[in-house]
Amino acid sequence: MPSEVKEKPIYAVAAAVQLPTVSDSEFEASLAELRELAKTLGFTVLRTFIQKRASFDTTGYLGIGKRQEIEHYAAHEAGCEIEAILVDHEISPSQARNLEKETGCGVMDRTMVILEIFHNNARSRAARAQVEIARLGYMAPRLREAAKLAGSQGRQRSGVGGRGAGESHTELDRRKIRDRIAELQLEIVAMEAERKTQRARRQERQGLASVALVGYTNAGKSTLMRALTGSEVLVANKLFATLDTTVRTLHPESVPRVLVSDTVGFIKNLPHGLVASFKSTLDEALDAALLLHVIDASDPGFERQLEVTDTVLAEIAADVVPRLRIFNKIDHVGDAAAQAECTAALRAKYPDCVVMSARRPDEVALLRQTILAFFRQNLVEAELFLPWSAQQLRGEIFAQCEVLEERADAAGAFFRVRGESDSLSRLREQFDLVS
Ligand SMILES: Nc1nc2c(ncn2[C@@H]2O[C@H](COP(=O)(O)OP(=O)(O)OP(=O)(O)O)[C@@H](O)[C@H]2O)c(=O)[nH]1
Ligand SMILES: [Mg+2]
Repeated sequence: MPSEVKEKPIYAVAAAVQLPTVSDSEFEASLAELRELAKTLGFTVLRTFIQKRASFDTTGYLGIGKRQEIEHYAAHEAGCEIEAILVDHEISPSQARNLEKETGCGVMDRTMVILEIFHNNARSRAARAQVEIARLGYMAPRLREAAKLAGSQGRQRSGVGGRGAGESHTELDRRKIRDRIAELQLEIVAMEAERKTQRARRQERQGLASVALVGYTNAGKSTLMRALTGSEVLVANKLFATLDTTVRTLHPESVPRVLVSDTVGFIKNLPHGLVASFKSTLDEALDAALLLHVIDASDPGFERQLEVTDTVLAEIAADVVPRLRIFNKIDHVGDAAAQAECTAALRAKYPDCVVMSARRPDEVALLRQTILAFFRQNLVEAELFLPWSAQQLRGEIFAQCEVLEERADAAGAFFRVRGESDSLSRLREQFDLVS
């Protein structure tokens, strides 16, 4: 029997302040999500410390009593080393520093946790650059805080490497960060331009229609992508498994041919730096003619997740793109009766939505039909004439149109077809060139 190699657990505690404006269920859902995020990073969360307060404590986020409770727990009760306190909000650098000092544990706020996951999962050059920008943006003010600690020691650097005399470490580091961000931004602009031209060329050449899968992290976008396109994209029961946009064609091939893109998932309080960084990745979504908004119907907090996605889509100005809501994972909602009840309730509340499971091939096939029906609305019927001298283009007609009828005479072949008007004009131009 192969023995399983177990990684040594890394222990953490979670901590959160509940403000009066936040309902119990909202608060609980957010904490549950923080624990999921922690798990994705490899932490075992031993305990959760919560506190109701009118506002965050300016010194240490939690009140002094709660901070001491954590310190006591870590030092005397946990029985193991607590590597980190995971805080369910973005906190200021000084709050983090004080909390750290008083409890003797490292501190990671929600933003840092999400940034770490993005950092671990970024694969492509573009995603890595985007995450690095967001991380540097997060680090810059924290450097200042670290410098304050050392500040009284008056460390100064004298004109090294041509820099001005008397420039402090922090200023130097901050300048380095600024330069690095600028450099990365230039790289991204170049990569983006290249991708745009490639995409435009590809779409123009092939007359493709495109849809983009968008939605909350872990909703099942990549699973649907696989099911719809027969491709092997990464599916994982962890948050932010996908960071890069992948594009595949709908399978089996259809008329018009439809491109499907899988995109990065959203989350509540997505760090602002990341929203900005991932805008370019999400441009793919903006270019799509139809958005498939995937929602995990089996998650009790799905309505909140749905709102978050709607908000982010509005932020990136993608709210004008036609959208189909897909309530996924219906197989995961209790027994058959519960599933039927949930389906009826969803259909009543969200007319025109699709309720399905990405694990049921018949329902995936129905979704494919729905997608095709959307694109077929815009198809027109036309007659094309292809002279015998240009028969090499016959395949193009079949690739880009649905052929309703074909007949021939001495000069060539006539096709009665249904296709997108743009594709039809392009085909006619091609025929004119060769005939
Ligand atoms: N029961 C059930 N599980 C599903 C379904 N669709 C996806 N899953 C599971 O949900 C988890 C997340 O699926 P993914 O497809 O990776 O989710 P995603 O939306 O791409 O997530 P990110 O890339 O993190 O944004 C995986 O464990 C899937 O197997 C479904 O219809 N039913
Ligand atoms: Mg994914």
